[in-house]
Amino acid sequence: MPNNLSNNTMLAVVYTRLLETRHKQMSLLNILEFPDPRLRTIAKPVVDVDNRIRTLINDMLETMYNAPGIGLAATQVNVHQRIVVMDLSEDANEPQIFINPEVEVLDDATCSNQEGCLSVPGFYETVDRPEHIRLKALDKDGKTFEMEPDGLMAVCIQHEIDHLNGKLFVDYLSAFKRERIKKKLEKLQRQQDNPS
Ligand code: QAP
Ligand code: CO
Repeated sequence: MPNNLSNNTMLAVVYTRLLETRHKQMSLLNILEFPDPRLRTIAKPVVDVDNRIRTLINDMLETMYNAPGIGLAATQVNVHQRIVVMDLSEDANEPQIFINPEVEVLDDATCSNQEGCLSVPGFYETVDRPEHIRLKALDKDGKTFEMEPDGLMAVCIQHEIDHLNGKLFVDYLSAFKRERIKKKLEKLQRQQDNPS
């Protein structure tokens, strides 16, 4: 221990750090997996963007980065409020938050993209969606913002808003493909629940 630092000063520093880390503590949330019926819940609009919501957002971001994923809707962590977190950056250092997101389709153009989902782990399928949209949402301070996202961002926000409406990307596939994914995931979930 550096002797120019008195014992009391050191204790003060340690205690301050402890308080800071306690303050910043985040939690990993459990991600629901298809075909869990709770993924079919329709989320309610956030009325007040308060500290409870901001704590939830931090936990959702940590859960998404840990997975790792590029987008996560509150529905997936069994919180049925209209909140989406996303980070499409290379270095996973550009978190984006969308509260009560709403999309308006601007024209008939569609694009097809390979999609995956943290709630459907290990499966990736092509889905067609509107290509040109306008997005309206609240930020983490409850302030309204608008944008016209394109590319991956447009795909991802539509995928996440689907979650808030109880919809999954597998719903766009044939019943045959969806059932096959369901059976395979149920088998994996049984193995995880009953390790032996
Ligand atoms: C939604 O998905 C999305 O299967 C976000 O084993 C994906 O973060 C929107 C993930 C693609 C548009 C295009 C999936 C991680 C992550 C898995 C994700 C997996 C591990 C998915
Ligand atoms: Co998803």
